[in-house]
Amino acid sequence: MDFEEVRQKVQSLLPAEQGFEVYPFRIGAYNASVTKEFYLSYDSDSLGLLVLSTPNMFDVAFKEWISEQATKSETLESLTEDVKNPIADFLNHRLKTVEDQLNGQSYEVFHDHSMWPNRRPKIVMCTCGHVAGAAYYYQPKTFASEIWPSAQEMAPNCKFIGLSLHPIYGGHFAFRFAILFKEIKVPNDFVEPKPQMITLTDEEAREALDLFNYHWMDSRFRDVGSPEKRYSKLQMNYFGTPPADRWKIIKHWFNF
Ligand code: B12
Repeated sequence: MDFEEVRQKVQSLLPAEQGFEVYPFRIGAYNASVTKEFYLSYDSDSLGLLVLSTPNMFDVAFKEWISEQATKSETLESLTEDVKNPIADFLNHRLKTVEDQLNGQSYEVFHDHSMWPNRRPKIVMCTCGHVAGAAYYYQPKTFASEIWPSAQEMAPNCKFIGLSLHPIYGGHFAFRFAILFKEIKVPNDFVEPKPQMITLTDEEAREALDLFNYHWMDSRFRDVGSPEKRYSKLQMNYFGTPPADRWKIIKHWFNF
C-alpha cells in the first residue's frame, strides 16, 4: 500500500459524517516539534495518520453501535456486562475495522491514553494535531507577554497545560489515536496544512487557558471562539458524568 491508498482507505472507514477526521503527517515533522523524550523512532518521511473524533461520533456512530449491541442483550444489566467500557469498546471496534483492511501492512497504534511504563505519553496529541494541521495548539508559552500560570492552585500532579482548538468544533472534539507506518513514505510534495488559528488576544487566551485548567468540568473551554458545531446536550452530560453513572444518561436509547 502507498500513501494515497492507505490515506483514502482509512478516511473512508472513519468518515466525517460519523464523527471522525483523519490527518496525515510526516513523523519527522512531529519529531521536529517535540523534545527528544517524545521522539518517535521512525524515519522522518514515514507516515502517521492522526484520528480525532467530532460531535457526530457520539451522537451518530456511537449511538448506532451501542443500540445494535443492545439488541443482542435481554436487559440493561446484561448490556453493561457485555460492554464494559462503552466509548473505548466502540473505538476499538472501529479501529479493528481499519486494521482488518490494512492487508498485512506493518503499523503501530498509539492512543491518546497510551503511556510508556514511566507514565510518559507515547504521543503528545496536541502537538501532533498542530503539526498535522487539525487544531491549533495554544500553549502558555505562545502568549509570552503573560505570566503563567495564574495565581490559582492546580490539582496535585497537574501542570498548567495548553489547549487545542479546532476551527469548526472549538473544544468540542477529542484526539483519539495515531496510526504510524514505518514503511509507508509521505511523498516529497506533501505538506501538512497549517492549523487554522482562532485569533485570541492575550487576555482571551489567558481566559481560555484558565477555563481549561481550572474550570474544565463545566466545559466552557469548549466554546472558546464560538464554534460552529458543538457536542449535543446529551453528549456533554454523558462525558461530564463519572463513567459508572453514564448508562442512566443513554438508557432511553434502548427498548428494555
Ligand atoms: C496527562 C494528561 C492529563 C492528566 C494531567 C493534566 C495536567 N493538567 O497536567 C489528567 C489525567 C489530569 C488530564 C485531565 C484532563 N485532560 Co488530559 N491529557 C493528558 C495527556 C495524556 C498527556 C498530556 C501531557 O502530559 N503532555 C506532555 C507535555 C510535556 O506536553 P506539552 O506540554 O504539550 O509539551 C510539548 C509541546 O510543548 C511541544 N512543543 C515544543 N515546542 C513546540 C512548538 C510548537 C509550535 C508545537 C505545536 C509544539 C511544541 O513539545 C513538548 C514535548 O516535548 C493528553 C493526551 C496526549 N496523549 O497528549 C490528554 C489531553 C491533553 N487531555 C485532554 C482533556 C480534554 C482533559 C480533560 C478536560 C478531560 C476530562 N474531560 O476529564 C481533563 C482536565 C484537563 C486539565 N486542564 O488538566 C485533551 C485536550 C484536548 C484539547 N482540546 O486540547 C487531551 C489532548 C486528550 C484528548 N484525547 O484529546 N489529562
